[in-house]
Amino acid sequence: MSTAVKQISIQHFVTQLRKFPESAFLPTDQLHRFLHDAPVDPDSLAPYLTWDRQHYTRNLIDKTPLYELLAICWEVGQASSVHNHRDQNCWMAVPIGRLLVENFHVVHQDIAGGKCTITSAETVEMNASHPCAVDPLEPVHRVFNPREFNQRAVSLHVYSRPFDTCVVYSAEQGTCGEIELHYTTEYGKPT
Ligand code: CSS
Ligand code: FE2
Repeated sequence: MSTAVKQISIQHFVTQLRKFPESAFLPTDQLHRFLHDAPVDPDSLAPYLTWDRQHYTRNLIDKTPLYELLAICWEVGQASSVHNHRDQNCWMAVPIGRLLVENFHVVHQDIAGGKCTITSAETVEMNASHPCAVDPLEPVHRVFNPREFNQRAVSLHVYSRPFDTCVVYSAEQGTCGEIELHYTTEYGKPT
């Protein structure tokens, strides 16, 4: 069963997103509702979809001082590292396929020293009718497309504000460290 929510093109989604004032990007509820109420038509995403068997791809769609909007393409079995978002808010919608988000609780972290203790918390599914907002109080997570889902997935990420580094964590080794983030394509063109 599905509720009759009308799909909009990614162009229309961007037009709407650009209308939100700065205040809408601080708490997470307003943007979360927007992502729920404005599912994006997968066909309109074609210019932003690129695939790489080695790593998920990061495709920039729109960027302002307030936010960046990416389409991330996940082959079957691909996963992100466990990471944070540099204290920036994040909302994710999944117009194609399904993905899991596994959240982690940070017991202790010493980023400068490269040491951490993190424990796995809840795992939730995201799909076309279930977007999600990263909890600013528990912002460490990973996203993955499990083999058993057996299909490619595409997620839309709104980050506010834009960030180009993040901290990655290893629960097993108790280590953490900063990495740089790069776009695979920008505005539909290879970087
Ligand atoms: N934050 C990761 C994707 S998983 S939420 C990234 O931007 O590459
Ligand atoms: Fe992330």
